Amino acid sequence: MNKYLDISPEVAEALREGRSVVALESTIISHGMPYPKNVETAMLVEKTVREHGAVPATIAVIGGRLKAGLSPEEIEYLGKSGRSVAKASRRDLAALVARGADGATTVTTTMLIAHLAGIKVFATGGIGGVHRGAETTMDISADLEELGNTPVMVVCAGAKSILDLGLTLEYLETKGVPVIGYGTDELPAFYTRRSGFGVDYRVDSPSELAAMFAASQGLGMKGGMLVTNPIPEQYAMDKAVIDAAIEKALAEASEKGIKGKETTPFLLAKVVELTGGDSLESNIKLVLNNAALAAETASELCKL
Ligand code: PSU
Ligand code: MN
Repeated sequence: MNKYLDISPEVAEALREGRSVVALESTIISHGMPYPKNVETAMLVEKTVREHGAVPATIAVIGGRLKAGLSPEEIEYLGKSGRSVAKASRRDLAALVARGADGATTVTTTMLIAHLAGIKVFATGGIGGVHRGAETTMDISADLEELGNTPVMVVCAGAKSILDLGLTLEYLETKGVPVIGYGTDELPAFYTRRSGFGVDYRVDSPSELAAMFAASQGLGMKGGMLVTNPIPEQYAMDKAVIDAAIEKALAEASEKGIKGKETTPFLLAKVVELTGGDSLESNIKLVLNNAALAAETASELCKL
């Protein structure tokens, strides 16, 4: 095992016994949602994973240690710290470890640590991608590189249209990442079920998802797989409402000169503010929906 990694006793036991485990990220807690809803959600996501037959492993960096499996106190700490805790991407890990510092893991670092721990399935809300205007800013999330390099299945609700969804799909194709629609032929756009962009494959059951991932592993593919699971119909937002909020958030980010790692957290917080919390409720529901699918898929994967 990697000398910087701590796997919680419960997660370690499940992995040893070949039982299903689902990785969960922590930037969604610290930077993705406001306190205390973020902590409530993180606990509810863990509960949902358990109810669907798997063991949750929320991932973070605490005191310079890579953690797979957090205590409720550690989750509370990250949630309360919010945006003051470091948002840990791949380039930050060595510095955080060397300095004994804390970091909330993004999709990138959660995949990386999950893989070090031997966890194959990871549930989150939305992934990072190619930002609008990336032709000039070159702002492309490290999440896409990680999907190309690390063999973990990421279950999400698509990506928010704060991103350029078409360019994000192009980038994933270049990196060899299959984009799977769960019960849909269309890429979901996080708050809404449709984006107008097609996915590579439609899959309708957790067992078929598991079979695809097993084939990828059997082929020795080095990259991951992206499962996009549409938000349940009853929690989806009105497209016009969310589009208007996103446009406004993007305009404000550009006015304020927001750049680099601040961009995504700024836009996420602005959208919640502009929609008066409605988007936060949708966000919570879609994460729970993804946690359930990831748990069922991880369980199918254990049978293969
Ligand atoms: N998109 C969301 N919610 C999130 C994130 C993105 O809808 O919480 C977080 C995830 O942790 C993701 C990260 O990995 O932001 C991407 O940040 P960046 O765009 O700076 O790569
Ligand atoms: Mn970026």
